[in-house]
Formats: sequence, C-alpha cells, structure tokens
Amino acid sequence: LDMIRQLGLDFSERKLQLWYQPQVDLVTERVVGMEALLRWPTSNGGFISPDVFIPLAEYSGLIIDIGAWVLEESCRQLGVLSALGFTELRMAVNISMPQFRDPEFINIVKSVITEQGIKPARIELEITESIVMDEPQIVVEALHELKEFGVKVAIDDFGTGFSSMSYLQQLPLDRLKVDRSFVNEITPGKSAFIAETIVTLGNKLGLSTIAEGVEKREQASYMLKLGCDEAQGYLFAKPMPFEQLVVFLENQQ
Ligand code: G
Ligand code: G
Ligand code: MN
Ligand code: NA
Repeated sequence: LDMIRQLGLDFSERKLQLWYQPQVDLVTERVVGMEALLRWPTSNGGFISPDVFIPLAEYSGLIIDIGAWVLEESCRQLGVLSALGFTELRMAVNISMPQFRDPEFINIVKSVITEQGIKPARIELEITESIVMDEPQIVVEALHELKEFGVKVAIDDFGTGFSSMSYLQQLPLDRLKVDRSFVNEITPGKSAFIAETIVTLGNKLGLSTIAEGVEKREQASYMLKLGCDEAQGYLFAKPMPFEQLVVFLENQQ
C-alpha cells in the first residue's frame, strides 16, 4: 500500500520517466519505430521495475492517469521527432486493461494524436492476449473504433497468454510481437519451432511480425530467415531516455 502511495505521489510530482527502445527493420537494420517504456526512478539512482509497479498501478487505478500521461508524452515526443525530420517513425505504447474500461479512453487516444498533428497510423497500441480474454466485448469494440480512427494495434508477448485463437479473427490487428522467450532459443528446439510458427501465422494472416528480445546476431539472422519483419532488443539498442534516442537516430542517418 505504501508503494502505491509513493507511486501516486511521484507521478503527481512528475517523477516518472518515459524511455524509448528502437525497433528496426530486419532487412535494412534501420530504425522504423520505438516502444515507449515507463521508468520509475528511486532516490538512490536506481529504478523500480515496471514488472513490479505496473501491476500496482493497475490494481490501484493509477494506471488510468499514468497511461493517459504516457500517451500524451509519447505523442508529444513523436511530434518533436517529426520536427527534427523523423517524419515516418512509429511509436508503440503499452495499454493496460483498466484503460479500456475507462469511458474516456478512446477520446484520450484521439485527442492526444490530433493535438500533435500526428498521422494516427504512426501510433501503435500494444495489448496482451490476457487483455483480450479479460473482457473481449469492450476490447473488440474499442479497437474497432480506434482502428477506424487510424491507429495500429499489436499483440504483445504473443504466444505466452492463455487465450483462444479466435480473437485473431475478431480483432483488427496489424502486428504480432514474438515473445522474447521464443526468440532467445535459436538452436533447433521447441522455442525455435514456436517462433517459426508465430511468424508463419502472422505472414499468412497478413500481419506484420516483430521479434522481441533479440540479443545476438544469430537470433536476428534466424528471425530474418523465418520471414520476420522487424526486431527489438539489446543487439540493436536498449531502452533509453528521449535525449539519447535523438542522438541515436541522428547517428544512424
Ligand atoms: O522496460 P521493461 O522490460 O522493464 O518493461 C517491462 C514491462 O512493463 C513491459 O513488458 C510492459 O508490459 C510494461 N510496461 C512498460 N511501460 C508500460 C506502460 O507505459 N504502460 C503499461 N501498461 N505497461 C508498461
Ligand atoms: O512490453 P514488453 O513487456 O514486451 O516490454 C519489453 C521489455 O523487454 C522491456 O522491459 C525491455 O526492457 C525488455 N527488453 C528489451 N530488449 C530486451 C533484450 O534484448 N533482452 C531482454 N532480456 N530484455 C529486453
Ligand atoms: Mn510491449
Ligand atoms: Na513483450
């Protein structure tokens, strides 16, 4: 409970940070977008892991306001990148279930994008399979409306949730993110077969695919050989603050 109070306090004092991890095209290895990732700094210079505080933010309801800020801030910084000449980069933003239950959610997404004058197709909402299974009705309806507006939708950590595949037919999806647990294991084995199956499934459904957690050269080559479109991982870049992202992008020009 103390941690939730501290999170609320730090959020209201604007102490949360948004970092960005580049996503690259596997053929050209050029950056095509980035994922926005929350960071909660501690007083001793470290960070509390999102795996710890996101569940607390969801449970307490803080994620509604924090999530709105994440959308606002990531769109604002995408606007800054546009002004610097990076007019085609995509921004992926993680969305939690309580945000879908918020009646204001769709309006928030539309207004932050409109205010920045960004093409909606440059924003990608990342949702997990468990979100879809939790309340399919709400999620399916919201995603169809947002899709009509023009934003993209990706399934995060694909293959790790307990879910029915029928949602692949009902949801207006654009991309599957192959979970890093399947990407890590590139020697012939179960994980490699699962990675291959996910990429094949994505390709056959007309969805784009991105490999998460690519740390080694061989993993990138293997995913490329499978027909995976993009990659994200320490091999290319770790999540970094916005100022560092700008330098990273300018250096690859
Ligand atoms: O950056 P890191 O690998 O530590 O993030 C761990 C997880 O935290 C991510 O996989 C993601 O699911 C979650 N996360 C990070 N930032 C956000 C955010 O802005 N909103 C939500 N809902 N989840 C996030
Ligand atoms: O939303 P999601 O949970 O997929 O967020 C991606 C998480 O994976 C972030 O916490 C990010 O820090 C982490 N991550 C990104 N690239 C790598 C990588 O190459 N290896 C590992 N182990 N983790 C990564
Ligand atoms: Mn994600
Ligand atoms: Na993931």
